[in-house]
Amino acid sequence: MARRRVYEGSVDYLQILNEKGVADKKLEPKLSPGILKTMFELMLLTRAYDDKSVKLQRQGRMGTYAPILGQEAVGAAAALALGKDDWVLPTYRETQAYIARGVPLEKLFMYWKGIEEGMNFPEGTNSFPFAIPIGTHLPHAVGIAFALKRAGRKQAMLTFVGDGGTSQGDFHESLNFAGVWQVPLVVVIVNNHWAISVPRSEQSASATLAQKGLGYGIPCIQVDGNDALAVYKAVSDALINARSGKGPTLIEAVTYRMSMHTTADDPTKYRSDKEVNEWKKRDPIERFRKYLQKKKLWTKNYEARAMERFSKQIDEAVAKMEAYKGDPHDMFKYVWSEITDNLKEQMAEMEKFYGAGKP
Ligand SMILES: Cc1ncc(C[n+]2csc(CCOP(=O)(O)OP(=O)(O)O)c2C)c(N)n1
Ligand SMILES: [Mg+2]
Repeated sequence: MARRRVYEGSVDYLQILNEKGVADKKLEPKLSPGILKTMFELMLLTRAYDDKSVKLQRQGRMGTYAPILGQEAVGAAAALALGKDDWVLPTYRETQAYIARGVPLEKLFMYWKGIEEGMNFPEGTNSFPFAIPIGTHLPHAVGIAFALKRAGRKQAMLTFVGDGGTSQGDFHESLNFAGVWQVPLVVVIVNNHWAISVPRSEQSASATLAQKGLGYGIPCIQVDGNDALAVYKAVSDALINARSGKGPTLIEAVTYRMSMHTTADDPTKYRSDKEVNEWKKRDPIERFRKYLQKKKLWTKNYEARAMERFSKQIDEAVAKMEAYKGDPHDMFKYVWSEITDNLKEQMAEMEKFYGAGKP
């Protein structure tokens, strides 16, 4: 008989670009100027789309919206690491991943306006609609990854979950199966420090959220989520492993929700300006801009022209969203493959107010 250590684990932290936009030469991935500019432009477009969305909600032209501000790098860099045939299932706060996959902006505006059609994506974008219930999409993501593996395809599945979402049973059940079945899945925990008004410190007693992978036999890493290069590198490596049969990876991206939880929330009630101001210094876009400038890939004129393009693209998408005549029947039709009796009753009740035809 003896007492011996049967397991020892550790978690690495990866940062490639520091807050001044200086890259660690040993860690810097060899990316083409094209992909670096695409990454920057996607983050810029995300910020502009995000800003427009909050304004539209405030003007009563769109429904409740969950701002991305400050978290642009995570969803953008992770989605750009995907191959054409891979799949993605984001949360409500990584909708920039859809933009990366080629989902038209008007679809996203439509969704946030409450039009079901907004999550009906074009063929080939390989994107699943997100779920509002926290964590319920994770068993789906494992199932999809399992199906890809069973079909013998060399494709991977990428999904995201918030720091709050890691407390849901679905998260643990999903990681458990992902590990046992060795599915081609990459799970990115977007640790933005808050789950509405609940801070990260009250979410879990573990030192990192990444280390939760250790319990399920899944390789894990923590990355600076405001460093697009670190996110891109960690997700790319994990996707390569997933596609080549080496199983799942858990990545914790440490970032910060600079804005409110949703347009229905007031964060000044539960967090300090000091904390928010500290994170302002770590802005993912500013950091990347400095990096590109050092590489002679950025000029004021280049960014101004890109912003002009995005502003036009956004205006056109908003016009399309506003011209779309939604059908309130859709909210009943798309819940199940066949409408259930109770939904039929609710639909009939709705028709009493709006009539049976399209409004
Ligand atoms: C199952 C479930 N419980 C509660 C809610 C209400 N709710 C919406 S968002 C949220 C916080 C989620 O926080 P986190 O996972 O950290 O994601 P974040 O909003 O910070 O991106 C909660 C509790 C919900 N949508 N689903
Ligand atoms: Mg959170």
